[in-house]
Amino acid sequence: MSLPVPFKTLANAVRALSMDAVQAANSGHPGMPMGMADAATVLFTRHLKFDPAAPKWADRDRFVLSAGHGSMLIYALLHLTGYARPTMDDIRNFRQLGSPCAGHPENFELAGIEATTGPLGSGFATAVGMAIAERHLNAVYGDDLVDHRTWVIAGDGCLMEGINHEAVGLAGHLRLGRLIVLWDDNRITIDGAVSLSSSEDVKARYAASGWHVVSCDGHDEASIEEALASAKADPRPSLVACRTIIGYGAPNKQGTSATHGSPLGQDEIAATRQVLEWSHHPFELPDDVVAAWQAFGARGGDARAAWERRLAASGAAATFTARMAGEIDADGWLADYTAGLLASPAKVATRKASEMALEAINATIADTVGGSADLTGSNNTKTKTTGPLTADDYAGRYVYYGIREFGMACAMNGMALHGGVVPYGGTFLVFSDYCRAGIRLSALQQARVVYVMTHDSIGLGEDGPTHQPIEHVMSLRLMPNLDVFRPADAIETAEAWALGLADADGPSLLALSRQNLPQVRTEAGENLTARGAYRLRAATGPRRVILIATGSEVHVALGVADRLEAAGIGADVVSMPCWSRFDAQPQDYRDDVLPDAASQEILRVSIEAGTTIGWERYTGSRGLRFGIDGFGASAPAEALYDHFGLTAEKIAPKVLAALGH
Ligand SMILES: Cc1ncc(C[n+]2csc(CCOP(=O)(O)OP(=O)(O)O)c2C)c(N)n1
Ligand SMILES: [Mg+2]
Repeated sequence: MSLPVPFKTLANAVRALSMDAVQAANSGHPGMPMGMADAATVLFTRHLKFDPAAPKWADRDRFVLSAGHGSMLIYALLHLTGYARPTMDDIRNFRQLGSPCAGHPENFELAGIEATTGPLGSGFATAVGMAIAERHLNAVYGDDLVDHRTWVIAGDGCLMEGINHEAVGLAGHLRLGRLIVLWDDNRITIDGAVSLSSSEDVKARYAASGWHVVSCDGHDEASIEEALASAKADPRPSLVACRTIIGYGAPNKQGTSATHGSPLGQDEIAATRQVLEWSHHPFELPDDVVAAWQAFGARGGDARAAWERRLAASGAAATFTARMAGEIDADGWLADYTAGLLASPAKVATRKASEMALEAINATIADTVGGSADLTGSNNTKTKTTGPLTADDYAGRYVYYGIREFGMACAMNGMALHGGVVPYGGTFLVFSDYCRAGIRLSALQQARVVYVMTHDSIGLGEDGPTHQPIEHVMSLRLMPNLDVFRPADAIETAEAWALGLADADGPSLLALSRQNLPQVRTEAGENLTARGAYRLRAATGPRRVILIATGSEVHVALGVADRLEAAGIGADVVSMPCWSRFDAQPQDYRDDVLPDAASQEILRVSIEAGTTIGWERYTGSRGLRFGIDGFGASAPAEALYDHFGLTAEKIAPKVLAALGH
């Protein structure tokens, strides 16, 4: 395509908007967008398949700005190519309250932003998940409906983070040839030269991981074009090393970390305008530049229309559209499944109960793609209907993530954000720490991901304190928009699964036991886990105590209640599988389950094999809290429960003593 305005002028529009917006906000990162403006211009004008008039078109290419600090790059590109937002006013208000041009790109703010980025390395790893979802759906629906690429712009920081090793290893192994990463190889980070902290041969590392590696002069249009063309042609995932100058165009500051994260300043901006021959006022674009960029933005309209015709002609149109919209029958399987458990109760570990539920789920919901970080047999995440998803068979529905917890979490985010896939993945709960930043991004990005976290307490036994989560359940409860479930038995586990699948706007985490647990639910009825907490057994004598327990301690609470009742003390047992759901119940429901918050008539007692910090929320400061406030120990599970005093025999006397008995 011949350019109506010079290539450099198109790129300079990106540079000018970036430096002016950062200056106006007096905050932000001009260096990266100015350095990558040329490469991004080649990508957006010639390669990226997108249509600003239909930004959610299912077969669009996905673009992830992994170097999220350079957010002005994507805001400028979306504006220039003709997306409805951001408007120029939005850009003027970069980083101000109410502007969708937030400090870092946020997927829920603007169409065209596919992932929330900023924590370095995570965007790249998320893109790996998008590329997996693309290949999977391609295998299911064919080239006519699914045939797109995933593009990433990543910086030195994204490549230096440990998560990059996981993401690169996984992408190389799965031969995700439609994943192309443009590396902003500017040899600068915040502290100065990359050489201050790194001597790594990045390209050799990628090559060794099964990637295609190509280099270009990131300021030379033809060189960039040649590199991108070779990346597209290669069947392996590609790293395009774009040698660039950070802050390109700023005569006194370019090439230095001074341009990384501070406004250039009025004098340097004026000098940059001279160098770039950009005489326009801040936030003003000449008509020919606007027209040229918009013409490039309109370039994808024909491809989108052709795709829509193919979709309409396809027999799969209805299912594909519903699938991409995330419509699933989250609990169609539940009633029959729980009826079976009520007819013949199961004493199983909740990890096993999760597998049993998953057998029913995966047989009826085609959208799920499971996996585990090398703990398949322990997490019980693989089912009969889900064969491996491999480089030779992307139609499989089970990913062997390897020992890559953070990579798994980010990949699952990418699958969920891509759409058409509902991912779940397992590891030990204690290693939620290894992927915590990924879980946080699931929550922030409103991604439907189900975390299957087994071996959820000292109940895992002999592996000892390194493997025994103590603070994890409680700390995960702190995370906004994450439902943490700790189910007590097979029925609560199934109910939690149904809820996690139904929550299209956020992640869920199931904390599951290694050890067998008796089935405490014996009556049919509503999904009680949906309430977050409910009265499992009511006091028979005059109620003096409410025992509140979760997961593997619910049956312990029932044993405590037996002893209290035998002593003439009425005790309710409340099962509380999910705090956040309980807190969202109407006041009258909460008052019914946990009455008289301030009353000293009723003693409230929490029992959970984890930190007691936080349980004051429901016990009040005068209540009793049974848990573990140090690390665990290495021994068989039963010995540990006794050692830490979490048995009915040990708890009941303490409750009686507190009541003056
Ligand atoms: C996980 C994480 N750690 C630290 C930061 C803070 N941070 C933002 S940008 C940056 C330096 C990144 O260097 P590079 O990717 O080379 O970006 P450039 O300076 O070239 O724009 C750092 C440390 C972050 N955003 N995320
Ligand atoms: Mg850099």
